[in-house]
Order: sequence, then structure tokens, then C-alpha cells
Amino acid sequence: MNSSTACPLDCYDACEIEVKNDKLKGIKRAHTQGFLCPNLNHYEDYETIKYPSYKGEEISMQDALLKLEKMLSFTPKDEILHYKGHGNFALMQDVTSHFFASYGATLTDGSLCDGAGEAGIIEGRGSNKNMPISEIAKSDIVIFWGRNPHATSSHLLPLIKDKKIIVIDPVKTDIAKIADLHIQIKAHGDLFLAMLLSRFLYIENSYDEEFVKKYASEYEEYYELTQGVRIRLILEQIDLTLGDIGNILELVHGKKVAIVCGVGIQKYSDGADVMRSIDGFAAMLGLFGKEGCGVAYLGASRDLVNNPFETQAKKVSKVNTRFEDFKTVFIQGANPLSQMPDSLRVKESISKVENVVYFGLYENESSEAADLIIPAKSFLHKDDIRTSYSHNAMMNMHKQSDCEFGISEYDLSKYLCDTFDIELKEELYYINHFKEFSKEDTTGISYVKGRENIPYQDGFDTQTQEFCFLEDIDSKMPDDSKLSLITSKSSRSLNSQFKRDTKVYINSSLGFTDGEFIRISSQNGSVELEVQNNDDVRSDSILIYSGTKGLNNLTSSRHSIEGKSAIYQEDRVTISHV
Ligand SMILES: Nc1nc2c(c(=O)[nH]1)N[C@H]1C(S)=C(S)[C@@H](COP(=O)(O)OP(=O)(O)OC[C@H]3O[C@@H](n4cnc5c(=O)[nH]c(N)nc54)[C@H](O)[C@@H]3O)O[C@H]1N2
Ligand SMILES: Nc1nc2c(c(=O)[nH]1)N[C@H]1C(S)=C(S)[C@@H](COP(=O)(O)OP(=O)(O)OC[C@H]3O[C@@H](n4cnc5c(=O)[nH]c(N)nc54)[C@H](O)[C@@H]3O)O[C@H]1N2
Ligand code: SF4
Ligand SMILES: [Mo]
Repeated sequence: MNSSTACPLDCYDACEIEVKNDKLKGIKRAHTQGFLCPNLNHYEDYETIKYPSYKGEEISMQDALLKLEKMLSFTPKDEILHYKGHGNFALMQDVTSHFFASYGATLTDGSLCDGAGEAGIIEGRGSNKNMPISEIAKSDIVIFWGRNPHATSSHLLPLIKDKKIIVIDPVKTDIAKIADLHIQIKAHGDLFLAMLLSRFLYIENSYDEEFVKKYASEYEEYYELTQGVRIRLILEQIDLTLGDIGNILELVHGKKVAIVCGVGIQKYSDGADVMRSIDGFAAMLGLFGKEGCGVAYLGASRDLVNNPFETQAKKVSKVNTRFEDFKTVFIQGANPLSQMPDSLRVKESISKVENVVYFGLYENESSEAADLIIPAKSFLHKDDIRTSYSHNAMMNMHKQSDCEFGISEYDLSKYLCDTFDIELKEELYYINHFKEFSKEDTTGISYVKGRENIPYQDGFDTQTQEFCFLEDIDSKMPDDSKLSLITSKSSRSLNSQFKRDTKVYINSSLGFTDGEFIRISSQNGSVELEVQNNDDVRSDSILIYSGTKGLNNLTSSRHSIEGKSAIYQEDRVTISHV
């Protein structure tokens, strides 16, 4: 057996792993640099589901598959929903979609993650081509804008050790604590900050004239739009000063700048515009198409890799799914009862479904709500292959050992395809298909063929090949009577997998005591959580990590204006003693 594989998780780094004496180790090359994160260092400590069960009774895998077959046969095809998350990010995971789509079931679209930001990027640039980690390593200055690398992209840290660092984040994160400049902006103030930065670049004549004339020639119209932002008023509203703007501009002047954005900036209804305003600032600085410069976000991990499982199917949004419209719901690699917005609605909606099937690794809110539980095999016990949304490698994920428990996505799909007379080729056929889209370099690492490390060297992918700046804005800062909800990722969990956080983090000036339980309420619902005072959080916001039980009682299932994305930080909250 080949001892190498890759971490399957939905994470920027997509590390390469070597299994030695049953221990998982990071491979000492390229992006992985020989170390893993707490989630993978403790991967095998987390108990997985071993046996299938039906209505709480343990059954054999054979019986579970028969039950599933029956549920599907007795459900009108348009009342079957396949709801898939990204608990495992590898490419073979989609094989089930091939079965469900071919069978006539409904699939999902929309995004719980990066959709709004991606929409903004595509509007500006015509495509979402990312700045990979290897280029960030070549920059002089890194701006972490709504990204928390110590938790979510720790493999970037060794690469930026000697660089100047700017952090734009309402929370004083670990990277903010060691940055040269931390702009502790009020949550949701980023669009205005980015527009003011662009405006001052213009006023001070320090934009990249050669670049904008060639590739962003509407920059004067954009400058006019930025003039609509009332400087004093907005600076007060986003709690910054002219000095902050000057400090940022001084640091980036004439330098190779990497703007490393995360999903934190775009969990709002206007998330697309926020991202586009940051891209606009990058365009004014002429950061595209040059070595060590650019904007990094969540790239399109499957770009230039053909999906052999793509089949036409009806789709409903995974943000506000009406589960009650379906008789059989098959949940795979997801914990929608915790991670979808508006959990109270989701719970009610799923409770009306006759057959809920959960196909996953761990017990959680969604397995609790399921009639039929089918354990999956973990990445250590199946073959797969993966790409990443922050670098261009394609990595084989060799099976490391056999395991008597669970079933792989391929084997489950094979069973269903055989049963319902749908064609499915051998597993190896598909893995080889994916491999065809990669090319090995001299060091033995495979990369996705045709993916550029420095995209946009000959202009953008818009019709005019020029960058399209924002043309109007409809954003305003919310009033101050309530608190902003900041909900970011914890370093000990991967959303609701592994060690889930349990607390609410608030500024001590709000006057609550460590250990006391408080009620947090929004227009969607409420949750009671234990207080942990933490002055890294602004006094006009609270922080609750993704994966915390009950957190999404607070969030709404409306979509972002563009990008069909969830907007976890749109609704504001109040807190009270219980
Ligand atoms: N350990 C760990 N790693 C993970 C995950 C995990 O759960 N745990 N999840 C994975 C997934 S699914 C994703 S999508 C990525 C996401 O990873 P990141 O892109 O890093 O996203 P978040 O942690 O949601 O938010 C990042 C930062 O945005 C800040 N922020 C919040 N609101 C605002 C705002 O209005 N303006 C600005 N400027 N900043 C703001 C937060 O304070 C936080 O520090 O991480 C992946 N990696
Ligand atoms: N409030 C709030 N809500 C959020 C977020 C936030 O920041 N704040 N983040 C959002 C984001 S960015 C995302 S991406 C979503 C993530 O939401 P989900 O995709 O629901 O992610 P997880 O909570 O990680 O649950 C993944 C599940 O996959 C299962 N799994 C793991 N490996 C395998 C496998 O190999 N096969 C199968 N069949 N199953 C497997 C595990 O049992 C686990 O329960 O959450 C979103 N929800
Ligand atoms: S979760 Fe991310 S950082 Fe951790 S091992 Fe996996 S890919 Fe690497
Ligand atoms: Mo995500």
C-alpha cells in the first residue's frame, strides 16, 4: 500500500499526509511543510459511527442498503432530495450525485460558504482565478482581510514570517497580535474602507497608472463613485481614522502586495459588493498578473478538472431548503441541522420528512434526526483524489487500510446504480479520469494542468478584458442599537466536526461574568451560552465560533443579493442575563 494520502477536509491548506506506524504526519514538502493542524493530529481520537441503524436499532449494512433501496423505490422521484455538504472535500465524493441525478432526484445549489464573495470576484474579473499560496510567499506585504490564518490556513504562517503584515479584522486575532498594523474595523465596514482606500490612491496619485489605463480604464468613474462616500461620517461609523487609511497606504506603496481575504468579509447580503470593492482597491494598485501580487480568496478548486459525475438535475438552494417538500432526504457529508442558517426552521422542516437518511462519519444533530444512519468510511479507508481552493496541487489519496465498518461513497453508489440499472464505471476509471487533468513537476508533485500561478497576465476574463469596478452601492452601516454577530472558525473544529466550541466571547465592558450563561437573541431565535470575557472582541460585537451548538438559531436563511449564499452575519443580536 502507498503510505501517502491527503487531508480530506474542507480547508485552504489541503495538506499531504504520510501514515507512519499508524500515525498521521504532514509530508515535508511544498505547501504542507511537514506539519498538520490540531484537527488532523487528533483525527483518530474522534469516535466514528460504526454500525448502521434504523429508527435507533442497529442493523447490518446489507439491511441498511435494502432499507435505502425501499425508501427510494417507494418515493416519487421528484420527492427525493440529495443534500450534500463538504465534510470530505475529495473528488470521488460526488459519485453519489451521479446516482441521484441519474435516478431523477433533486440536488442542491447555492452556498453556505464563499458564494457571495465569489460572485463579486466574477463580476469584477470575469472569473475566479486565485492567487495560490506559492505566490503569497513571494510578496513583500500581506494584508489578511477577514481571514484568520492561525485557525484556518496555518500552513501560510511559515511563508510570511519575514513579511510586513496588515490585518483588517474586527477581532484581535492571533495574526493581528503579531501584525505591523491591525485595523480593528467595525464588522461589515469593509466596503467603505476599500472604497476610501481607492479614493485616496486616486487623490494622492499613487495608483498604478500604467495598469489601470490598460486593464481598468473606468477608474475615473469609480473614483467618482467613491466620492459619494462621506469621509468623516463613514470613518466614524466604521470606527477608523484618516490615520489608519494613511498607514495602510504608506505600507503598501510600491510594494508587492498579497491581499489574503477570507469568508469573514462576505457573510452579509452585500457580500459580493464587499469583495468587489476589495478587488477594486487591488486593481487600482495594479496587483493582478504580477509575481507576488494579487488577491487570494477561496479559489474554484475544481477549475479545469472535468467532473465525470455531472448529470442534469433539478436543484434547490442549500441555504433555505424546504425539506418538507420531500419524502426522502439523503444527507451526505453535512450536518445541516447545525450548519445551515436558521436552525429552528431547519429542524421543523426536517421533522416533516418521512425518511431522513444520514450518511456520515460522526454522530451529531443531523444523525439524531435521521431515521436511517449509514456510516461512511473515513478517508483512511478508501481511495480518492483531491484539489484545493488555495493552491494548484492535485493529490492522490491512497487508501491506508481496510476497515470493517462503514461503506465508501463509491460502493454505496455502485450498489444503488446496479439496483436501479444506472451505468457506473469502475472506481479506478474515475480516479484515472481525474488524474488526466494533472501534470507532475520535477519534484514529483502533481498540479492541475493549465492552472496559472499568476492569473490575469493578459487582462481579465470580462468581455472587455478589463476590470469592472462597482458601479453603484446600496450598502449602509447598520444602526448601533444592537451587537454584530461574528461567527468564524475555531482552530479545534472543522465547522461541526471534532472539538466543537461551546461559548460566547464578549468584551468585558459589557459587564457579564465568566462562566455565567446569557441569552443571545436575534429576530430568528435565541440560544443560551456560557460567557467568556475576551477583550480581543470589540464591545459592539460578540463572537461565536462555527460549530457551536444552537448558534444558527440566530441566523437567517435569506440569500445574499448576489451569489445565492448564506449570510450568517447579517442579523444583529442582543444579549441578556438568563
Ligand atoms: N480550523 C478550522 N479550519 C477551517 C475551518 C474550520 O471550521 N476550522 N473551516 C473551513 C472552511 S469551511 C472555510 S470556508 C474556511 C474559512 O476560513 P476564514 O476565511 O479564515 O474564515 P472565518 O474564520 O469565517 O473568518 C475569518 C476572519 O474574518 C473576521 N471577520 C468577521 N467579520 C468580519 C468583517 O465584517 N470584516 C472583516 N474585515 N473581518 C471579519 C473574523 O473575525 C475572522 O478572524 O476555513 C476552513 N478551515
Ligand atoms: N454560524 C455559522 N454557520 C456556518 C459557518 C459559519 O462560519 N458560521 N460556516 C459555513 C461554512 S463556510 C460551511 S463550508 C458549512 C459547513 O457545513 P457542513 O458541510 O455541514 O460541515 P461539517 O459541520 O463539517 O459537517 C460535515 C459532516 O461530514 C461528515 N463526513 C466527514 N467525512 C465524510 C466522508 O468521508 N463521507 C461522508 N459521507 N461524510 C463525511 C461528518 O460526519 C460531518 O458531520 O457551514 C456553514 N455554517
Ligand atoms: S484541516 Fe487543513 S491544515 Fe489541517 S491537516 Fe487538513 S488541510 Fe491541513
Ligand atoms: Mo466553508
